[in-house]
Amino acid sequence: MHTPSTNRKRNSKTITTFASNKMKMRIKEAKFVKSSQKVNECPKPTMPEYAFIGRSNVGKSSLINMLCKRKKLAKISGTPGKTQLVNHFLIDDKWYLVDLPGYGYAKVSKTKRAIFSKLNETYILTRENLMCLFVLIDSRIPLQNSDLEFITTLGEKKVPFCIVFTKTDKLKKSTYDEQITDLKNQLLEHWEELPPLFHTSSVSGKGREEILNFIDDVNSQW
Ligand SMILES: Nc1nc2c(ncn2[C@@H]2O[C@H](COP(=O)(O)OP(=O)(O)OP(=O)(O)O)[C@@H](O)[C@H]2O)c(=O)[nH]1
Ligand SMILES: [Mg+2]
Repeated sequence: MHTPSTNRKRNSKTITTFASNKMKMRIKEAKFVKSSQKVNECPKPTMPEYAFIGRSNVGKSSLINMLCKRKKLAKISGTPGKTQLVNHFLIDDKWYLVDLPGYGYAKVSKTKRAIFSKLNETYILTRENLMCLFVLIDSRIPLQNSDLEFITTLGEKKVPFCIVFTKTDKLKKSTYDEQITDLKNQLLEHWEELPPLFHTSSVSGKGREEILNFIDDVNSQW
C-alpha cells in the first residue's frame, strides 16, 4: 500500500527529514484569525499551514493550546463536537495552525455530521498551503474504525499526514508502551510503513518540542 509520505504543497516538495538535534523553535505570538464555515472563506493560502484532525474529544484544541502555550486560544470542551468550523490561528505572522471539526461523533445529527465531513473533506483535498495534517488518536483506546477509514482515505488521496497519540498522561508508562505497540501493529496491518508519530500530553507538554521542530523543518521547505 502507498506509504503516507509527507508530500504536499501540491506543487512538489517532499518532507524527508524528521527533526532532531536542532535549536528549539519558539512561538512568540499566536493569534486567532477567524472561523470559517466554508473553505473559500479561509484566510488566503499565502503561508504554510498545519491542521489538526481526529475524532471528537481526542484533544485537538487542547493540543493547539499546548503548542502555543496559551490556555484559551482554541476552545476546549468536555462535550464532544465543540469545534465545528475551520479555525485559523496565525503563528508569528508566518504560518497557521488550524483546528478542524472532529469526525465520528455519533451524537450530532446525521445532517450535521455530513456537513462536518464535507467541510473537512473539501478543506483537506483542496487547501493548497496545507503542508501536513496531524491526525490525533487517543492513546488510551484501540484504533477505531473511523480512524482507520479516515487514515485509509488520506493514503488513497495521497494527503501527507502524521499521527499524534494524545492524552499520554492518562496511562502508566508500562500500559502506555503496550497500548502504543498495539496501535502501531493495528496500523501496520494496513500500511507498509508508518508516518511520523508523535506522543503528546496537553497536560504535561510532552511532544511539544518534537511537533514544533517538525513544523519548523517543513516550513523551511515552503
Ligand atoms: N488528561 C488529558 N486531558 C486532555 C488532553 N487533551 C485534551 N484533554 C481533555 O479532553 C477533552 C477534550 O479536549 P478538546 O481539546 O476540546 O478536544 P477536541 O478534539 O478539540 O474536541 P472537539 O472540538 O469536540 O472535536 C477536554 O476535557 C480536555 O481537557 C491531554 O493530553 N491529557
Ligand atoms: Mg476542539
